[in-house]
Amino acid sequence: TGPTVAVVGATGAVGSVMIDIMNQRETVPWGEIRLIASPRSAGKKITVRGVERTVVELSPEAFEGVDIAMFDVPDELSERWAPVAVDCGAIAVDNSGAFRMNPEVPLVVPEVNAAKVHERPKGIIANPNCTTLSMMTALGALHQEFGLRELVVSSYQAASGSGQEGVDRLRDEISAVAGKEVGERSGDVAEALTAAGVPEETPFKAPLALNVVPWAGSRKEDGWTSEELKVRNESRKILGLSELKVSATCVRVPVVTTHSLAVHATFENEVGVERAHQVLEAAPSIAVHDDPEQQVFPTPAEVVGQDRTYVGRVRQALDFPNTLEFFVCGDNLRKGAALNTYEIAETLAQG
Ligand code: 2RA
Repeated sequence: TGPTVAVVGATGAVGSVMIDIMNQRETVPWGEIRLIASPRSAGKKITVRGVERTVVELSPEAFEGVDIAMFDVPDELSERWAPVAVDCGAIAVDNSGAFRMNPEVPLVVPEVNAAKVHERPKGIIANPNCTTLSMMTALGALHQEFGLRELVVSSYQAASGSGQEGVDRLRDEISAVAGKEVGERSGDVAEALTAAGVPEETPFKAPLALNVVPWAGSRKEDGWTSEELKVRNESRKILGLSELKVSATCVRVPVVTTHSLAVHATFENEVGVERAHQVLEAAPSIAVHDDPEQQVFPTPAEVVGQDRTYVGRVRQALDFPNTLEFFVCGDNLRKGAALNTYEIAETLAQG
């Protein structure tokens, strides 16, 4: 029989998508599938591939006999438990931010750098942040063809990037303003939220309903946010371009799930829209939705729930040589998180 795989954080937002993905796969390479979660969720029954399984409590014993442990838990838990899984003989595939920039931990997007799964001195492989991941398959394919030199991106990030708390908050805010004549000013929206009993504390720093918020992640030096630095550092690491020039502005938008990015990418070589389309179309995990004549382009609402990354609005920049502009949408819970982690595990199972 095949290797034993564990989902750590099986009952969380990303863990649940992971289980959906396993249920939707035509075949899986696993002998046993083990579900691991916090003591609060232990004992819960979840059916995976037709078999009802009991969630076991996160503990060293839970990793006994596990070959590949996929972690979908917060940074602190990964930091503590991924090494425990490795000590028990497993390879840990971690979706948190705990190890991504560790030089001894590969940061993998299988379409771009699958071979890196074999260079893992710590026994840990990291999955990129969902914002980086949402554009990475497209960027990787274009880099291979044209040679990436500079990258300027603006993100349009969905509320579910902030977990279930973010989703609940956006839904509460939307119901608080729906059908009401709320003024356009942020203070008016805040007043409507208070009147509807929505708590003042929010993961988004400002009202997200009827608004966009140019802040995602935590505060870093010189005005940058953690999210913006992740886009820069992770893109460099995945593409193997340690000096790549990157500048990102990350913005939260009132979308439940699926991150979008407007990308301005400058390459070594001459670019063309037609060739870019061919390159992107040749990649199985990318869908090109791009027809300016028919006004065909991707939107997050169309892409949510899909495995593929959607690319559209591909244009040759008018004033910047060798530069493409494009808009990309990727489901931040699927390719942005659970799916990529799962694909790394599948790559490992293939040997
Ligand atoms: C966000 N990328 O969208 C983050 C989640 N990891 O908030």
